[in-house]
Amino acid sequence: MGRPFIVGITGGSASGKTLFLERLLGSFKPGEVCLISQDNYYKPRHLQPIDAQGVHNFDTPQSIDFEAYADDIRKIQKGETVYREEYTFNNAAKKPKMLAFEPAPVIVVEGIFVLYYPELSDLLDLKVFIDAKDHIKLKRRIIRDKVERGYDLDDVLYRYEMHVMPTYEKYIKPFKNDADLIIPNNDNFDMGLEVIRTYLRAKSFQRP
Ligand code: UZR
Ligand code: MG
Repeated sequence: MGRPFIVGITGGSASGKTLFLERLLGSFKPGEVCLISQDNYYKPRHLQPIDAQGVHNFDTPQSIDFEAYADDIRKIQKGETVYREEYTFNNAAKKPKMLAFEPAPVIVVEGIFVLYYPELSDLLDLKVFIDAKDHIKLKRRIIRDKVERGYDLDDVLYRYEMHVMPTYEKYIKPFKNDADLIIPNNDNFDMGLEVIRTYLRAKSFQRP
């Protein structure tokens, strides 16, 4: 197999990255595209920084083991399968699965800090930024954190104001300038998705 094409997808929390990728990957066969998400590289809770109120802050770039993430991306790029335990967002009720990331002609790297770290950003052939207004991201985040991650409202609002927004302003938004494509997702991302899908489809054919 030739060298895979590596796409990075970033954007603020709840901008729609994960949904965008579910839709995108849904139109490829297994083996055509491999998704390796930053979520699986959160450091364990006891290594997360604690703020002045004693609350864990998962929104600093230090919360990610970016070296392990970059190493794994390089391994897949070289044709190796990578194994990594799923991150369950501290949901004790959920038993983590062992994930296998298989080499593929197209590799997708997704997360809030993939453009922030040069070690990750330098690996990317195409950089995509999913963009949404702040109040829309907050609305999605409230719903998502309750339904999928089991956090209560006070917790979600505190983290959004104290961690998520400051991080967005400091470590995510400035890197919008480095993106090749910005896809607005206040309402839907359908046209952006179609463009990326067509382009990646061509890339997956080019590399048998
Ligand atoms: P996306 N995050 C959690 O909620 N719990 C964790 O254990 C680890 C991370 C959140 C993190 C960040 N912040 O905003 C978000 N907090 O996951 C990034 N609080 O994921 O890009 O899918 O929103
Ligand atoms: Mg996500």
